[in-house]
Amino acid sequence: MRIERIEIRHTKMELVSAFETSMGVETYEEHIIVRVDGDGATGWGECVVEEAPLYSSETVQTAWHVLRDFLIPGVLGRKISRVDDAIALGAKFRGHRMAKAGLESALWDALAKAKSVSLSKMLGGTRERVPVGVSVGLQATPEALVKKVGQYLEEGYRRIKIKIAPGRDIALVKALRKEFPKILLQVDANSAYELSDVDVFRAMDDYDLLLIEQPLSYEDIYDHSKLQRKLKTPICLDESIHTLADARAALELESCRVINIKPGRVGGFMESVAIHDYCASRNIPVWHGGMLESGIGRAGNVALASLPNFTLPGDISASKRYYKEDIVEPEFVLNSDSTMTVPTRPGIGIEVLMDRLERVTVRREEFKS
Ligand code: OSB
Ligand code: MG
Repeated sequence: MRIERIEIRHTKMELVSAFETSMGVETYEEHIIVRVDGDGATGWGECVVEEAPLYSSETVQTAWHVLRDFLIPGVLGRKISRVDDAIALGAKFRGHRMAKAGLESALWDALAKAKSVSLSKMLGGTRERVPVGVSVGLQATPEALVKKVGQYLEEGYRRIKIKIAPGRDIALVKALRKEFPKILLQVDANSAYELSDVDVFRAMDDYDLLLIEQPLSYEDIYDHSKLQRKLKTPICLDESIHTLADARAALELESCRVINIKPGRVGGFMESVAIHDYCASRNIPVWHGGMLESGIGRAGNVALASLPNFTLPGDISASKRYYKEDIVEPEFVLNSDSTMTVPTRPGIGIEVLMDRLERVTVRREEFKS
């Protein structure tokens, strides 16, 4: 496929409710939507950078710069027949994995559509439905959290993840376990603690949690190995895993027993599949994380999560958990068995609603060969 045209859009979408984590409060989500056109096919991708460098060091502005000045000029006008070709063209540029993943995902969609296969098939997916849960932000009080979780359980989510932060941790877990003794429950600290906080996590060992996500620093692997040795509950790394090499280091050092995979964080679907396969070979389960994507990114996430070693429920919730109206059709809905259906149509398998995309676009730039 000859890449004839690429368009990037900075989008801003209002969340249905504020999302608070140890990193701060978000009331809307800013991302970059990438569109690639070539040989009559159109591919869409979502670059999951945020406004501020809180979760990742990348931002909307850094990704815009790297896409516009380095990654897009590398592929524009070229003939790309496999995603590997595009990855090779960008490989000399270091870091900026979310920017790379945004472009890579649009190319995957375009190439899969050109071949008339679903992205799930193209990535090696084996399942028609994937198990999902919901990620619940910090609430004002433990009572408010219990109420919010109750609502999500009512909607059919069978796995709950809650955000924790220093001083807002064990009391939340206690309150939830009292009300819901049997639910699948896990916590995410987003790097808010230090090794000296070991007692907080030791206390969590009594509450039958599925896992503790990213308790320590966002690039650390070594201290997590020291913490994991002192806990019964599995540690799951999110922020610390940027590459297959990081995953290898983390498993060799026994820093975690589970890995969260987000294509944006690791530079795309190709690296995600490599991490998935490596973890499978070591009997380490993986699950699909989320970055509050619109339906464009979500469609790709569901396709990736259809690979066989994504055995734990993902942070892939229904469109309406995030946005009043999604920018795709059909929007993503939760099945009654707490799963999401994997699209089977070519590529990411959804239609982008151009009028809605237009309404959430705050800046747009077009590149032609
Ligand atoms: O740490 O998993 C995280 C959202 C933004 C940045 C980081 C994280 C999250 C979530 C939300 O937990 C997951 C979702 O998209 O539902
Ligand atoms: Mg996380």
